[in-house]
This record gives sequence, C-alpha cells and structure tokens, in this order.
Amino acid sequence: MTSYDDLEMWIQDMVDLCTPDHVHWCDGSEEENQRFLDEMVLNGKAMKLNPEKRPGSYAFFSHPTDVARIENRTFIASIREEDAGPTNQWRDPIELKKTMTNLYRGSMKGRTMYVMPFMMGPFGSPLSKIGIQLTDSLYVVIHTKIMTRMGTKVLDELKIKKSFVPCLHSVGYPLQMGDIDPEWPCAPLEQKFIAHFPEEKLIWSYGSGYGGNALLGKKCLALRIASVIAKEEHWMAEHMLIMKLTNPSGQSKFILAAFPSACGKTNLSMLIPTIPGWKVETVGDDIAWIWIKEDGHMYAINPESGFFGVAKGTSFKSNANAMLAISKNTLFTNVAITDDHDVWWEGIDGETPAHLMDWTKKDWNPKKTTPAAHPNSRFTVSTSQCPVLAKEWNSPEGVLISAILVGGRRPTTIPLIHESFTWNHGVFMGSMMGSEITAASLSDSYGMVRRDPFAMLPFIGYHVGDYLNHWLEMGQRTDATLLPKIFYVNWFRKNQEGQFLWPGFGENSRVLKWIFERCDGKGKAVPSPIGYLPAPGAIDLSHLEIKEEQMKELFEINPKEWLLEMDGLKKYYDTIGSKLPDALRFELSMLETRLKNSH
Ligand code: TSX
Ligand code: MN
Repeated sequence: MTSYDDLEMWIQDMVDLCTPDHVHWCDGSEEENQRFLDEMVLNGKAMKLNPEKRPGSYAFFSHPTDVARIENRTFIASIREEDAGPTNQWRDPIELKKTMTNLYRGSMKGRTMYVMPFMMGPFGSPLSKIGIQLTDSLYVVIHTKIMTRMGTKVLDELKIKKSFVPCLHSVGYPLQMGDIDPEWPCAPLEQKFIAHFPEEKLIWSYGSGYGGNALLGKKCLALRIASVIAKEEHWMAEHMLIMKLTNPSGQSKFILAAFPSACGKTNLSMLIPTIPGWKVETVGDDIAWIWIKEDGHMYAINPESGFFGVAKGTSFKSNANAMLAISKNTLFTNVAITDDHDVWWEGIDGETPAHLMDWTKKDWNPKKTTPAAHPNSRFTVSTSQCPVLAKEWNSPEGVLISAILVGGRRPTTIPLIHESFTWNHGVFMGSMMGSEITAASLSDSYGMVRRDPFAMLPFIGYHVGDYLNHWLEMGQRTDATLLPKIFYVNWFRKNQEGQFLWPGFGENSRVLKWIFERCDGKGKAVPSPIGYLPAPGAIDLSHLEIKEEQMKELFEINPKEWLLEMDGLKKYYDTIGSKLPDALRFELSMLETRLKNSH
C-alpha cells in the first residue's frame, strides 16, 4: 500500500472487521509508554520489578501454550504454490484470507485496537521500510516501542517513502460483556496463523501474542516479507549480526555473521576480546539488510532498534555487555522471579536461590525437576543500552562490510575456521550450514545435520532455490575484489571424549583477528581441499593455554568425513529440487574432486 489515504481506508476496513471498542493511534512517546506499563501492572498483566535492583523493568508471563515461534502455523500464501518452495508451508491466499477473515470477525470486541506506525531501519536510509501494525495487545505495543522506531514521526516519513507494509495482529480472544480478561489471552493452536502474502506485501497474524508471532516488524516483515522485496529490488534481508571490529592501531572493519539458533549470535555481537588492543562493538545482533552502493561495496543496516534475546544462559561469563544492557529499562518474559523481585534464569551468575517464583508463577526450589525460567525466556531492551554500541549503528548510509561469517554447531568434520576461494564457494558454504540434531530420542538421526542455509530456513519468504540463486546473483552485481570475503567458523568442534576443543567466547577474538588481517591482505593462509586455512602460526595464540594437539584436531580435514558430508549435502540438495542453482552442484562436485585427489 502506498499512501496515507490507503492507510486510513485499510484501518477502517480492519476496524469494521475486528470491531474493537476503541482505536488508539500510538504516538510512540515515553509518556504513552509509561501509561501503558502502568495500565498493564494495574490489570495484572505485568509485574513491576524491584526499582532498586532493576529500575524501569517489568516481567511478563505468557500462557504455557504460547511460548515460542510456531513454525507449523507459519504460512507463505503466494499465488503460486511453487513460489513458496519445499521449505515453507504454502496456503492459497484466497482460501487463507477467507479462513482468517472469519477468525478476525469481531476478534477485538471488548478491546482496543492500537495503531502502530513503525520504521525498520534508520530514518533517512534508502533501505528503511515502514510498517503499520494494528494489534489488540499492549504487550506487543510496548515491545514494538523498543524493537522498532515507533510513533508519529513515521507518519511524516510515509509522505516521503509513499509505501508501507500493513501488519494485522490479534491475540484472538474477544471479550463478551462480563468476561474476565486472562493474564495472557491467546487462541488455541489450530486457530493460530502467522500468514504472509508476498505479492501484496501483507502480514496477518492471529492467535499468538509471543515474540516473532506477534512483533510483526521482526521476523515477519524484516525477514520474510523483506526477503521477497529484497530479491525484487536486488538487495538482501538476512538473519545476521553486524559487528564492528577495531584493531590496536584503531582501524575498523564491519563483519556480518549468520548462525542458526543456540550458537551465540548475540554473544558474538557484543564479545569482549581477550587479546589486548582489540575491540568489538555492536551494530546489530539478529537482522541485516544489505545492499551494493555505487562504489561497488556492500553496506548493511540493522533494521531493528532493540535486542529480543534469549535470557537462559546469559551471564557475565557468556555476555557481560548484555548483562549490563539489561540492568534497567528492560522487559522480561517467562523468566523466574527472586524473593526480592529481581529476575533469575538457569545459567545466570551466582548461586541458585533457595526459593523462586518460576515462569508459571509457582513456588520453585532447587529440588524441582522443572526449570525455573522457560528455556525460551527473553529480555527486550533498547540497543541504546548496549555498552559497546558502535557509533555508526544508526547511520542511514549503513556500514561497509568486509567479511561474512557463516557457521553452526558441528562437533565433527568442520574446522575452527576456513575461508572460501570465491564468492560462489562462499555461497556454497552458506548452503551447507547447519547444526547437529540434538534430540536425544531420535537415535537414528544421531550425527545428522539440520541444514539451515544462511540460518534463513524459517525466514525465507519464497523458494529456497531462488534464494540461493539470489545470493549468487548478488555476487555478479559488482567487481569480485570488492565483495566481502566469506568464512565458515565452528566454535563447537569436540574431541573423541566429547569435550569442546576451542575455548570460545572472548577467545574467538583470535579468530576475528585473522579474519581482519585476511581482509587487509596481510593474514597468511594455505589452500586446502575445502578452502583456505590459517597458515601455521597465523592465528594469535599468545597467552592462551591450548595444546598443539588440540589445535591440530581443530583444523584436521578428514577427507572421509568430508565425503560423507557431501553425500548428506547431495541428499539435501535433492530436496530443493530443480530450482537449486547449477553453480552450487558445480561447487559440490569441485570440492568432491579436490577431496578425492587429496587422499
Ligand atoms: O556463545 C557462545 N560462543 C560465542 C561467543 C562469543 N557459546 C554459547 C552457545 C550457546 C548460546 C559457546 N559455547 C561458544 C562460543 O564461542 N563456545 C561454546 C562451547 C564451550 C562451552 C564451554 C567451554 C568451552 C566451550 N568451557 C568452559 O565452560 C570452561
Ligand atoms: Mn534470530
């Protein structure tokens, strides 16, 4: 939709459909935000945390059936089924609209519809996109206020941008006269729908109030719909952190990194280097929008303005900067609460308290077998509170990208780091990404890899084969020497005894240093069948206690293991079908040939 008139007409139609008791246009101000928080506390939907421990912070507890993104209720409703591809759930757009229209009819009865104009990306950036979300959830409003640039100013921008993505959201729990509103209203699973209409650039979400299902600017707009727009307009919407890396002489480079969930993307984006003089600063921890400018270089912006991070496992040991960021003005969901009204989760620093209120609001003590915080418990905090926020983070021009990292959790086969020979070889690396399947019950899937190309598996708004082809095409749009170098990292390789070989966390700065030096034309590398490896001694190991044997294991290339890997990858490529680019099959066969010749 393109104009203010379109906006008013669309909202009137949605009001007529959902029949809210009131309509409120959010101005995005601090006063409005505080009023909403106070209202939620009063209505028992938010818990104010101890202002001496956690000033300006609140806790929320979701319905136990509404605790995560629901991939099996997420749909791509493209006109043609083949445009959704084998990795998405397709629905006919006319049929799905019919089904959902019936659900939306009267769904906001007894509630207020909030109109939220929001901007994804810095104001004034050519890549930034406007969304307008209608929602009947105050939880969604106060989270969108943190995660996006939300408020009246966006309506002025609409006069310049002349286009917006309409986003409709309802928790799917209308209130009849006399009904008591539950703490976390939502609809049963079979009525939940997270729907994307890629041709119309339209998002409809019904029945869930949690995270990516409900904060539609994030995964729905900034990844699924943006990925469709990006292909049409020759840019890229990616599931990547953006970091600024500065060397001891004060020179900086910007790096993108794509990892599947549970690989520590947020941790890496805020890492504190252990090697003296090096510095990491954060531009973003989850999403990057990337384009090629007239100078032929790739630039990226972070479309978001907040972190929606997994709380569990976050500590001063794993991520001190995140711990400092969430010391105030933070919203917590499904964490445990201490007796003095602070937050707690498994993996946080210090001793386990003798008594807690768990995320289901029940008494908890260390003898309980259930976790106190939900494994998918979250903190939501403004990027502005990150102690190592890069000064360029809000630049409409974006930041020039020197390197792209891909990776996953791989206990075997994949070395600590290797560099691609070419852009296409790097895209091949991205296409083979994935993490080891951990589900203990699936004994026959032990050692299997869940392929997750560029960590985008749940977020590509179209056919995965077309997506990989788009990556290859982007490499053709500029001089090969100007493209970022692509690296595959694996912090998670294990020895025969099952112990991690690499210390990880801040020590990853040693790997980042080599990447920086490679981009500078200084770092030494040796070719191997799978790509360039650091030359002996090229990774700075000073003041690190690591055995030479361990380093050897970290970089061991076992051709037998790799040929098995290629067999698995071929099977995966077959599931993509005829849209898989020939260039990737070619990369695979070249790699196979190099491996066989190295025997
Ligand atoms: O985030 C991680 N990173 C990246 C950090 C910048 N994690 C946590 C993953 C879950 C979100 C890691 N876990 C990393 C890592 O580099 N490495 C590991 C594996 C590991 C875990 C513990 C130890 C060593 C490696 N050692 C001790 O606990 C003493
Ligand atoms: Mn993510």
